[in-house]
Amino acid sequence: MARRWTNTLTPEDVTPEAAFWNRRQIIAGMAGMGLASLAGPVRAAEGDLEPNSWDDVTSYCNFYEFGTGKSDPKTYAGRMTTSPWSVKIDGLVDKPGDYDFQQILGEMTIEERIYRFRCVEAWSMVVPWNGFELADLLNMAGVQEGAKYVAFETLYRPEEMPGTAYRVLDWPYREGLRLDEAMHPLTLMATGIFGKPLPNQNGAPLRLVVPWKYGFKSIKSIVRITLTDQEPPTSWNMANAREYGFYSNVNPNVDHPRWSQATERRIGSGMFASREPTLMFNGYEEEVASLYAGMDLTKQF
Ligand SMILES: Nc1nc2c(c(=O)[nH]1)N[C@H]1C(S)=C(S)[C@@H](COP(=O)(O)O)O[C@H]1N2
Ligand SMILES: [Mo]
Repeated sequence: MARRWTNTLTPEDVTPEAAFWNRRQIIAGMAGMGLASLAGPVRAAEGDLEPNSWDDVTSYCNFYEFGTGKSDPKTYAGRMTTSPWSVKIDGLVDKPGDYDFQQILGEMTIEERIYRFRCVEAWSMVVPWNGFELADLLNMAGVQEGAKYVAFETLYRPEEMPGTAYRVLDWPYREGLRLDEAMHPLTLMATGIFGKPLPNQNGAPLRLVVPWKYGFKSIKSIVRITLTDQEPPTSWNMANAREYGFYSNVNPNVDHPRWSQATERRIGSGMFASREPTLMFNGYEEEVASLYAGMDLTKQF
């Protein structure tokens, strides 16, 4: 049995929004009284994993199939039909086939995980995801010897996806992981946020979440998962290989050509919207650094 990563955070750790803002005001008040030094440690120790609000997470989205603006997904993704939904699992697996989403749900253990989410444009959020480990799904399908990578594809349905009329990306949206990354217990197939089913704009009914990689690796509304022995092509890499590599690990020391990756701006952090230092592997260094031992991450970015 592989070691299972256990999450020590529970739903009780999700700060209720009111209490969250209240505490921010208290901290702000202390700062105003010349007690700014007290605010520092609170922010460093706990501020990190305070979830963003439902509105932040569902209003500020990227889903180019519905347009390239941050609010387009919220405006247009309601057009996408998500039921029935099936996921084709094929390639190097023992049990290839079309799996009904409800059937998958019935066989998986849904849990909550609060992860930092870091986008390549240097903004970040903290999101309470609900979902199951991708490893459980892959084990259900039976990964065959020789499989080295996992390829993912998003639904491509032009009549429901106005953004696909523009060739900003080569549709369908495609992503990929190395098999060991895919099997890592931090890698989640999300089916919900804040204990509710995923809103369409966040990738209903099933999306990937890889917390140590930039947000664009988290492919939404997945309809196909293929086990392969070749590194799969990915949409952003095909669009601009100089800017987007296959690995796309969060790394403050490797800048994107157009954005420094040394710091990030927490979405919705209001008066605290100062930039914060970005952590190696988005703060999951202890869990995942060993996957990249011996690799030159400035070349394999
Ligand atoms: N199919 C698909 N998946 C996608 C995208 C997309 O345009 N299409 N955008 C990616 C990018 S760039 C980011 S930052 C995240 C955003 O996820 P969120 O909208 O849930 O915050 O989704 C990723 N997954
Ligand atoms: Mo992104």
